[in-house]
Amino acid sequence: MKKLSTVIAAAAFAVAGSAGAMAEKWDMPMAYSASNFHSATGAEFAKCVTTGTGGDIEIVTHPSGSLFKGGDIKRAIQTGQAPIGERLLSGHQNENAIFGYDSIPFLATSFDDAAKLYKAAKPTLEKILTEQNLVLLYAVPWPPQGLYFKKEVNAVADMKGIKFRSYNNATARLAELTGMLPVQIEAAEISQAFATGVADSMISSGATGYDRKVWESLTHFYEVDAWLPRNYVMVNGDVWNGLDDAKKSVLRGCAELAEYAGTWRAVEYTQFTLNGLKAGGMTVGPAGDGLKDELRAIGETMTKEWLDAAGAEGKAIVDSFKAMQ
Ligand code: PCA
Repeated sequence: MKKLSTVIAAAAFAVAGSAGAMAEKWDMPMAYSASNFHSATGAEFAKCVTTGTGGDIEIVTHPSGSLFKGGDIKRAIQTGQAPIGERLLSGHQNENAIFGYDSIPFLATSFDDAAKLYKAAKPTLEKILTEQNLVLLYAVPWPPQGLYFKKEVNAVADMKGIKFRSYNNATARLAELTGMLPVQIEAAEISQAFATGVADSMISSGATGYDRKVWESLTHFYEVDAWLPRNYVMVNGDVWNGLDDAKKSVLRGCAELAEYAGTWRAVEYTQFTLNGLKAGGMTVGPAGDGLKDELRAIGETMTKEWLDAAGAEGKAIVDSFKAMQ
């Protein structure tokens, strides 16, 4: 009896220990608003980890750039100011062209192709992130990118001089090549930017336009299916290395679930949000053939520029993607 009670007491101590002394709170900065499907996926991922580790790691999400602004999230995690966070991958294209692999115009224009392209790029992305003291946990695509305007646009000439909200290098370059004026603005701030005339157009998904109610300022959405960029969740490398195998397994398992669920949401959300833009009063439909041809030509220029910047590693990603077709 005595022996058994000692065992029980020891077990009780271990449980108390894991719920008390070892419990950690992980703040998770995210750039997009709480209503966005990426943020919803992140919130469920956080819950999954908290439950899966029995509360040893409690992840608390901070959407809308409330803890760190979008552009500061990666650095905050690299330097250990936050253990985990989410960011638009192509937002780092100015650091390394490889990060812009998902914003090459007309290379991968469907969810299936975007998944193949990600598969082709993932080992290289992981290598680069590891060198930067970061561990890639999961990545979820945005729906296909189309063009938003405040007027009817049938040709690139109609875009001349328009203020264009950009979110990465590729979008800024697209603005330059179409004669527009790029201004970099986080999605969390675009409603205000459009309302005050800081920008009058952008390229983005129906999801972002719907989430930010852009019909209050803009009138047209042209389906272009230019590319499907990704958000990714990263963990600080030192924090990761300090975890035991059981916790790493929970994080990996929850990440796999989040990637699947988030991608499913993105697919489901595509038509739903285009319908939402229409319901808001916008004209929604495919770009005309003439405009498409002009955009394709610009896309070829941008593809060439990306391949020049991304070198052999970039070419290997594109070749490996093409071999999957
Ligand atoms: N929404 C994000 C990136 C791509 C998208 O569809 C944004 O506009 O910032």
